[in-house]
Amino acid sequence: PLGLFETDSLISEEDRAIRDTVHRFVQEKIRPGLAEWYESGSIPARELTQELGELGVLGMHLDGYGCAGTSATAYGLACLELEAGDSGLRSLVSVQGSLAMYAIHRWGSEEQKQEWLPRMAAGDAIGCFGLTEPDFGSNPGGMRTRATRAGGDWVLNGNKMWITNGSVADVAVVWAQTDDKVRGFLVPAGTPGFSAPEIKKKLSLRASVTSELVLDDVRLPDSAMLPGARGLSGPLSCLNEARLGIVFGSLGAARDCLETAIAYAQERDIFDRKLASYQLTQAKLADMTLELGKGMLLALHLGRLKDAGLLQPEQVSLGKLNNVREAIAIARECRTILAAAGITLEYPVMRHANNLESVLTYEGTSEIHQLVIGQALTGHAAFR
Ligand code: TGC
Ligand code: FAD
Repeated sequence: PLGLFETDSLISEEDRAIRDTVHRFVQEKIRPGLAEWYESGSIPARELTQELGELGVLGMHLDGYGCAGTSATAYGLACLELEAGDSGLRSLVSVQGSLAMYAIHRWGSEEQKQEWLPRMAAGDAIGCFGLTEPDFGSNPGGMRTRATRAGGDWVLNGNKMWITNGSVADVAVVWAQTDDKVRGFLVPAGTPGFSAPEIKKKLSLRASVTSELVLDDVRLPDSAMLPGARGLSGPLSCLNEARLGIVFGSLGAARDCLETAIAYAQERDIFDRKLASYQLTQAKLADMTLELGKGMLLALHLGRLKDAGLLQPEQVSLGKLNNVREAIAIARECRTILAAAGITLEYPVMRHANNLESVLTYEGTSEIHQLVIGQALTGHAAFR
């Protein structure tokens, strides 16, 4: 459906080549296992991370330390292809590259970068990013997790919730309140007092590990703190990176649904002719294609602004709000075209629709992005 918009003509040859490589990887290596991972609610996270490291997508838009140093647009296009597979796969890559690795790359010491980034880029170490708490999701500034001084060390206490990759991570980037604002800490797995129980019974993002982080008198050396981040702008700067990936990624899920619905409508006989030949079906397909294409033009525009160093957080909010909202609407509309067949894992449509419920919520809910845009328009912060 994106062919109608000729959006490929807006993408450099190099970025297209990266996108096509990721597309092939998803088709050949990922798609065959997806329904099973989703149904069982488990993924081979470590093997998958290693394969993604070999593919070169982990921290791909970062420079040095074994990272590929691609454009932000290429990163977005990779996210689109990964999420055409499953939002859980894109989440794994977002959290590894844009949250955990970016936090270390942007705010870490040289020693921290040397220790973690090359292994994380190669997929030999997994990272997670602990910002959200049970009582503080949209308002991370209220966090209760606290890091206090004990001699030259730090002691961390608190709980993080809904943390992607938590139970499989080798290192957790944990944000905590200190006497000197919010600071970030690198907590290696196995540190006494630290555990990461997995959250089960999810009906969305089932092909992804989601965990609680428990910090019970976790003692860390001073060198575990990210020296560059002081205040909430530290973690929020990482969110800007990951949210851009979602601006693109959500369109991948929508595209996969739309392609599935078009193919299904061409095959399915209704009354005495093909479902695709009915005007009502065509109106749905045309409207969805329009939103997909508009979303793609927006994503490419934001990607280019990012590559030019001009992208503002409120512009990322425009993209995240629009593209996830439209992607979930497309997934649900496609499900109506497949009707009963659409409710099973035989087709990817309801899996994507269910995943997008999480995508609508994480990385800033739609309401939070409306308020960010509202603040940019009016100058009034209406969060509290
Ligand atoms: P506020 O007082 O406005 O700002 C505090 C400080 O932060 C700065 N700031 C930003 N810096 C960088 N990027 C941004 N987007 C920023 N937004 C604000 C601001 O300038 C200020 O700096 P300073 O130096 O003056 O201290 O903060 P607030 O408490 O009023 O909150 C603003 C709000 C609501 C927009 C923010 O808290 C927010 O974005 N909430 C949503 C939380 C969220 O998105 N959490 C996501 C957790 S990670 C996740 O979901 C991963 S999902 C898995 C996956 O990605 O696949
Ligand atoms: P709440 O903040 O309790 O919001 C409840 C409702 O209130 C929402 O509709 C919200 O939009 C609305 N609301 C909030 N504030 C306002 C306001 N000022 N005005 C009007 N309405 C408002 N977090 C991490 O730190 N790391 C991760 O890796 C991570 N992975 C995740 C993976 C999954 C699958 C999911 C579902 C979540 C993940 N999260 C992660 C957490 C995610 O970022 C939070 O769920 C999200 O920020 C929203 O927080 P909450 O769920 O506590 O909702």
